[in-house]
Formats: sequence, structure tokens, C-alpha cells
Amino acid sequence: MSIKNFCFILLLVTLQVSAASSARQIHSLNAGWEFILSENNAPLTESTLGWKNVSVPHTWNNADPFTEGQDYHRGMGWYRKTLSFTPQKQKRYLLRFEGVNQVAQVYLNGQKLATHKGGYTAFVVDITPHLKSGSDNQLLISVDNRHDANIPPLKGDFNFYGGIYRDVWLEVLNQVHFDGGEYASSGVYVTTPEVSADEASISAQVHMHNHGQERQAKLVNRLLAPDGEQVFIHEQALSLQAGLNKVDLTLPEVAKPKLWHPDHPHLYTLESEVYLNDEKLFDKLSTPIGFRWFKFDGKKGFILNGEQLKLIGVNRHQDFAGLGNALSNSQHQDDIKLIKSSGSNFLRTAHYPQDPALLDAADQQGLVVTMEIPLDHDITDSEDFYQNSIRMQREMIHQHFNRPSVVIWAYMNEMLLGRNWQRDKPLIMKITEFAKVLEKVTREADPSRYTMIPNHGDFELYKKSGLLDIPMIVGWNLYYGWYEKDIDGLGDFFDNYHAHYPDTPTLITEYGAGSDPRIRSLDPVRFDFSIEWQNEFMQQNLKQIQQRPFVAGSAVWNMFDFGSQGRNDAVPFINSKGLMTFDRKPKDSFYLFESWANKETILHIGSKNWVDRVSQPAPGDDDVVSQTFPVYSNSEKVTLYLNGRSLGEKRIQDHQAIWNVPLAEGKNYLRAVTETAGKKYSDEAVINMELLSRDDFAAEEFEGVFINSGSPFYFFDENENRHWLPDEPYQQGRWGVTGGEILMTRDRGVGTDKNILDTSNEPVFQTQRQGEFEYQFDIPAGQYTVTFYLANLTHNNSEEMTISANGSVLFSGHISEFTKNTVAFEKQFTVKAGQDGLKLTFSGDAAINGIALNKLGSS
Ligand code: GCB
Repeated sequence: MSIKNFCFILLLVTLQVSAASSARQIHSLNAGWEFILSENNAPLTESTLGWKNVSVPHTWNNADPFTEGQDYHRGMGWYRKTLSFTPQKQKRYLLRFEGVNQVAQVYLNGQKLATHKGGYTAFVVDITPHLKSGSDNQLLISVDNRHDANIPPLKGDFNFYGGIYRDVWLEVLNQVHFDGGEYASSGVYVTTPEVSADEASISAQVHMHNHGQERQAKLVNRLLAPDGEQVFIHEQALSLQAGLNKVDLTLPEVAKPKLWHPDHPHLYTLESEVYLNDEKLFDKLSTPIGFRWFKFDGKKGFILNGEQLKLIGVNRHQDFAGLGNALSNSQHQDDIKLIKSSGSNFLRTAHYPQDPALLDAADQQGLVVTMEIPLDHDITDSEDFYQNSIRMQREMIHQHFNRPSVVIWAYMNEMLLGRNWQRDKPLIMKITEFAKVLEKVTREADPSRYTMIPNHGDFELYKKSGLLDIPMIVGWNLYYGWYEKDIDGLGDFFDNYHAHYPDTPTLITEYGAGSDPRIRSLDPVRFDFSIEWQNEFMQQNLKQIQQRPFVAGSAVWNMFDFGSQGRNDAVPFINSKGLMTFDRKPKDSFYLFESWANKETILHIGSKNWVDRVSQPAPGDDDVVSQTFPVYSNSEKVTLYLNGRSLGEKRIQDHQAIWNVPLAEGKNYLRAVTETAGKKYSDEAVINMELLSRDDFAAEEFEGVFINSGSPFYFFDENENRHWLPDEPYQQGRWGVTGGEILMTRDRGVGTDKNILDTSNEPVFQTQRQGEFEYQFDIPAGQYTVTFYLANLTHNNSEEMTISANGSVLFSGHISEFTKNTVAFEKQFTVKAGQDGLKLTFSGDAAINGIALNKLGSS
């Protein structure tokens, strides 16, 4: 028997068993789908060729957004599955799709039953009236992720992966059941209007569908404490009308509730049951309840259960290396574990509602959450667009209504980015008007939470637009030290905001800097994508945020690197501002952040993942080179040891202390030690240092030196196992460069953000030395090969350069003879070093991205 048939029979058996039991039955429909990409608009029932077996979560874009030279496929995909069960007369059969990006059309036996627009919220389709009894039913779903001017998001710095990328469920219900209605909620809405440490009140609105005639029923609500003990049972007799019934309940008060808080996320459970004729259970649902009360205050920030709590946390996108957005529930849960392990108490699910499994984990593990719809950067001024956005906002609120973790409903991200008051006033006014509509919709749908709009850092424009006067909280995405030059600018920005809006609560919804673990620096600068600049950025920004009590909280952009096809950074197609990589490996900034966020004792030697280092020795000393090491900690004092010898004790300031460590050739053992509350903590690092001496160049086994021209940073090429060294000024007895300039583009800083083709070593080719300059190598006489690495980043065809070695011309001509556009190119020459070593001279309008020097005959 094929696995597929086995699955169908299993489903059949389970459905028959479930028909015999009384309450609802939920079955996963994740397995056993067939999938095909096809732009065909008609239902693809007949076609048999080309379908492949898949299971959901599934996306067709897990790889193509990361492939050079092509756009990722935004089109239509079709999914089909046979439903092999015999429908029971007295049952209702509902399909629940947790997320399909972005337009889904659902067909059963060739007939279209539903269309859902929007990729980040769930929808439910009642297939009962359309099920054939006595034969299989063919389920067919078309999914379309093409750009649609009427469906948000219109734009965004992330990928819009297409597919049925979240779970699909079959809900088998009785003739009377809880009903989530058009917004696909559970049907039970719980609020806790009054909560204190002494007492908590609970109200519930319960929606039930009665598919039969008017009948008598009983609604039972039982509250279970976090330990499972029953707190109360509440019963109410009802007369259910045919169709939809809504019942408002005031449930018994709870004395001395165990409060929900990120440090102790106590969850109660409300079990709701509906019985007919007093004894027959028709439906049953469990709703988690967290008792907490909270407030955002313009001056004091966030107050939870009566105490000020500075929110410190992260944003999270929902994709993962190799998987696109099709993650399993346990992968979502693992992400929450990682976020919690950093010490975060706050999560922004930017830029859209995320998987229920993720939010369940946030409820259970304790994170304060702000959630938003994907209204990013732009609107379309059409009724369709407005209605789709409003529906998304309502779906989000209804579906996540009961979550204790959620305290804010947001909408609209950076709507005025790139806009200008004079030029764009009419559109800006439309955005403001629409914000008022969404604000009203949100407050009506849920008066118990706060609203927020996250903006980019143009304070004056937002003020003028009126957008700051609409939401209850103003969020700011600020990149001081990244897109903005001034790394100390965040504090001034907030002080200015606070002076104008002292009573409107505010928080920082984004701040972050990109980094690539292959790039390391002893002299980090903005936009170099080094791990060390990200650390510097985080350090300075966290300091300014934590110094201001009126800033309710902060969310790093981003917890994880994520896919964004439009990006041409050091790692193309990736937004690398994560504290962790796309496959969830911690960067240094994760530990730095931990030292600010975590209440446990943190002690971490910074830059210790930069294990294998290559350097010229310090001038005048062939045996050693000094490099700085920060230690991140939340303790008071730390001592650092090198090879067992103390380098001194330092007081931790702003969660770090910095040492200058003299590293010698070979292994260097570092050990940081601290003591808090009588307990000792230590962290260790081993650094392998290779000091390049003049003799190395002469040695047979020497593998050469690789210079990343125009770059202030070290770059490690993992594929070739090569250490590319930054440019250094020439000093006698060493090698180095004199003259020329580092390429700076726009005001971003070092290098370019152009994508370089035919290489994965972007950081070599994105930086460049330009002008007239020379590289001098004080190396033993002999024969060498020199390889030039070049991509044409800024030159046009009229520019010429000459490269010579010890006076003999190696190349003279148009730069375009060397390389076309931004294609990575290399060219090798044999050269001779004399008694004075080797001098490579670049004249004319020269440019070079990298130079490798090898002894002739070595690899
Ligand atoms: C932002 C956006 C976010 C981007 C981020 C960045 O302000 O809200 O979607 O990914 O900046 O990295 O540029």
C-alpha cells in the first residue's frame, strides 16, 4: 500500500471514530498534497502531468529569492488533495487554513467555494453542503502571490513567499458549535475587565451556530488554574435560535489570581462547553487566559501589573534559511525559545500577524507582543485596498483576541518614507485619513488594548501629517549609526519627540545594523557589515534607550537575518541585521544584547568567534600584535586572563569592559572571570593567531597573502579558506599601501551596495581602492604570482589605468578590458621581486578590489 493510500485510510478511520464521539474533532490536513506551478486560471482538475507530492507548510519560493540573476516566482500555484471520508449527516465539515500567501481560491469537486485575500491571517471554509457522500471529494486550491495593488503589502524589505505555508485543518463539528464567523476566530472572546493582585473579573462573549431549529442548550464554562485545578464552573441555560447566537457572560471573579508576566507567564484555561438537552456535549473549546493589567504612559513607559517594566526585545520575520516561510510549528516555537533565552521580554511580529504556534509560545513562555497588519510603506487609494486592509485588521484582532501576550495592535509601517510634504501632500493626507479609519476599527474591535503606528525617523513630516495624533502609542524605527550617520542621534531624537508629545507613549519599534560573520574589524565603521560595528551600534543605541524611562521599550531589527531579494549587502538577498544568522546561529551582538536584557548573569568574551586570525606583527616587534577584546557582562567587575596571566580587573560600564590583548603566534587562551552573589562565572576563548613575517613569504609552504583593497575590514572566504586582510599603510619591513582612496558610495560609508555577479565573495568586490596608489611588499627576492581582483563599480569606459610591477607594465588600458560592470573578475601575472621587494604601482584612473600575492609554485 502506498503511503498516500495509507494516510487516506487512516483519515477515514479517524473520522469515523470521531463521528462516534461527541465534541469537535480536529484533523491535520498537512500531509498528502500534490502541487504544480501553473498560471492557468481555471480549476486544474483534469491535468495529471507535472504534479509533485508535497506536504504543507509549503512554499514554492524557498530557494529562488536567493538565486543570482533571477526574480523569484510570483505567480500561481495549485494544490490538490483527495478527501477520502464518508460525511456524516449530522456533522459540519470546516477547513481551516492558517495562512496562504496571498490569494487563495478554494474549490471542492470543481466548484469554487471561497476566495481569501491576504497572506498572514487564517480563514475558514465550510464545505459541508458541497461534500459528496459515497465517493472521494477533490479539494483544489489555487494560490497566487503576484503583486496586487489592492492587497497589502504593496512593498516591503522582505520576501512574499507564495504557497500554503501554514497548517491546514479539518474541523468536524456538530450541528451546534462555537463559531468564529467571518474573521475565523475561535468564537469565544474573553476579556478580563478588572484585574488586581486580589481579584480578577472575566467576561466572555460566546458565538455559537445552531444549524437546526430553535433548541434548549446549556453553556458550561470551567476555569482551570495553571496547575489544572478547577477554579470555578459556571453554567447557563440558553435557548438557541436557528443560526448564529451571541451570548454575553459575566463569569465568577477569581480571588488572588496568579498574574501573567514575562517572568512568570501563568496561564489559566477556560474550558467552554455547549450541551444539548442537558447532557449531550456538542462542542468544547479551550481558551488560555492570562490575568494582567497594563498601561502605557507618556512619562513612565510601560506598566505591567502596577510596576514599570522596560520592554526590551526584538522583531521577528517568519522565514528560515532553506525553508522560506514554510516553517513547522516546532520551528516557530524554537524561535520563541531563542528569543526568551536572550532575556527579551518583548516581541514585535513585524510586519504581519504570525503563526498561531508562535503566538501560543509567546503566551506560554512570556513575551509582551505587538502585532500589526502588513500595511508597509504604501497604500493604494482604492476602496478595495481600504476594505482589504480593514478586513485584515479585524481578522488579526479576532483571531488573536484572547492572547495575554498581545498588548498592542498596530498598523501602517513607515508610511511617509521617501515622501515630501510639498510634493506628496494629497497622498499624505489620504494616508492620515485612512489611519483614522483603521484606528477606529481597531478601537471598536478591541477597546482593551493599545494602538500604534511605527514611523521612520522624519519627526517633522509625521508631525505635520497628523499621523502622530492618531494612535495611542507612537513607534519609531530609528537607524542612528546605520542609515543615519550619527550613532548618538537616537537620544536627541527621542528627547525632541518627548518635548513635543510628552503625553503620548512611545517606543522604538526598530533599530539595527547589518553584519556578516565573515567580516571582522579592529576598526569598525558604519556600513562595513562587520560583526564589530553591529556591536558598537547595539551598544550605543541600547545605552541611549535604557537611559530614557519615557521610552517604553525597544525592539531590535531583527532577531534573525531574513530573506529580502532586493538587498545587495555583503550577503546578497539577505537583510543581515539579525542578532542571529538566517539559520539561527548567534552573532556576537546576541551576547551583547543578552548582557543588557538578561537577568541571569551573563559573561561573554566578545569577538571570540573570530578564532582564526591573520595579521602583520606590530611594527618593531615580530612576535606579537595587540588587538582589543570586549567582555559583555551584567556583573560589576571582570578579570581577563591571557594564557593564565591576569590582564587586570576592570569595572563593567554599560555592560562591557574592553582589554587590549597582546596576541602571539599560535594559540592564545583567554579566560574572563567574574563573581556575583558569591557565585563564580567564567568564559573562555581560544584565538589562533598567524603572524605574517618576511620569512613567511620565502617559505615553500606559504600560501600567499590576500589583500582586500579599499577595505578596512578582515574577510574570511569559507569556501577557499582564505583570510582577506584589510589595507594597511606601508611600514618598512612589512607590506602596505600608499596613496589612493577608499571607495565611498552615497552617504552609506565604505564600499558599494551593488550586487556582484559570479562570486560569493561580495565583500572583496564591493570595496575598492581608487586613484593613484602603490602597494609595497618587503619580501625576499624571487618569483611570485600576483592576482588582481576587480569589479567595475563606478568607472565608465573612458577611464584608463596602468598597473606595473617594479616598473614593468602588467596592464594598461580601459578598465572595461579588465572587467565589465559588476561582474567579479580576476587576472594573474608572474612578477619578480628584487632586493627591495615588490612594488605594484597603480596609475591613471585606477581601481582595484583585491590583490593576492603568492610565491610562484605555491597554491
Ligand atoms: C525599516 C523597515 C524594515 C526594514 C528595515 C531595514 O525601517 O521597517 O522593513 O527591513 O528598515 O533593515 O532597512
